[in-house]
Amino acid sequence: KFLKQQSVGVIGVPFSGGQPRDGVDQGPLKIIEFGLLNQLEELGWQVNFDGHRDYTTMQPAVDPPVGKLLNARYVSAVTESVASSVSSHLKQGSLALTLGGDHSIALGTVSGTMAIHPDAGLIWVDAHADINTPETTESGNIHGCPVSFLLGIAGQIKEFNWVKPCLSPERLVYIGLRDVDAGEKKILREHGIKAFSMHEVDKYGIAKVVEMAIEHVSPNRSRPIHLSFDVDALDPTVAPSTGTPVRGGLTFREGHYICEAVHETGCLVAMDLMEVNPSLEDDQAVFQTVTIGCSLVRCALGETLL
Ligand code: 6HN
Ligand code: MN
Ligand code: MN
Ligand code: MN
Repeated sequence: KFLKQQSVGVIGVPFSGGQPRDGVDQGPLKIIEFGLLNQLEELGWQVNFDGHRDYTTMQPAVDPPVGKLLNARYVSAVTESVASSVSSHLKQGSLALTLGGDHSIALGTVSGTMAIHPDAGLIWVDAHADINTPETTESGNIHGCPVSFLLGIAGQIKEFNWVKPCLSPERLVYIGLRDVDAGEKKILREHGIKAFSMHEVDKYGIAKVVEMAIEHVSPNRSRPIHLSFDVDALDPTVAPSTGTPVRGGLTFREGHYICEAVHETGCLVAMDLMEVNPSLEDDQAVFQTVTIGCSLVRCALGETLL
């Protein structure tokens, strides 16, 4: 509906500066080594891979904290570049698939989507709300903050002056939340942001939750959809190799169901797969996490069970 052809631009972002744990920058490499690009070709997609870019050259020699924010200049430079990569794929009428890397990258991906599809809705699948402001963040890790920047509630931070408020609160919906900071809960309430926590997943079942979420951001499937999927939304028994695991998450099938249902809308224009960290846990856990990451993407891009 919103794509010109069945082609997908793949952007690997080996970046970990939005949080303190090494290894998440190896996520894109592992996912692609696992064969994701061929798998997408087999589904009938024309795949344009940007190549593994080296963002380390963007790291400033000194990057002292900006208030509480850590690595602000580095995160800003990388995400600005990611935004333009996403935009250029979308401009050509392709879907933009971004592989992370930590979730601060979504500051770039969503900005890139909104530049081309300003009416797009954002479905954020995560254990966390990632909506801390520079004021409310306790950790200073920017992967806990991208949504506040996108909404324009982060205040003026000159290091991020390229970021335009591009997302309105009613075009955002969460699925999978279960570790939301007190300051974030306040923001969600004050802005009336729709959120389906694990409580609602238990209560209504995943099918109903996904239906309501899609209807919220793309009524009658009228708007393009950006799906930002943090693998820590899944239960740690299902996707163990991630930096901030939280018990009580989505099952294997619930995660896939979300992707299948989003595919069925025909509205998907951009997807992020974030926070796969191949240096955490043992080889079996890494294999399991990378495997599920690939299958989530395949489902969102049209793989069906039958
Ligand atoms: N993620 N709310 C915590 C923080 O540091 O602000 C955790 C954020 C996790 C971010 O998983 O993308
Ligand atoms: Mn996240
Ligand atoms: Mn998370
Ligand atoms: Mn917490």
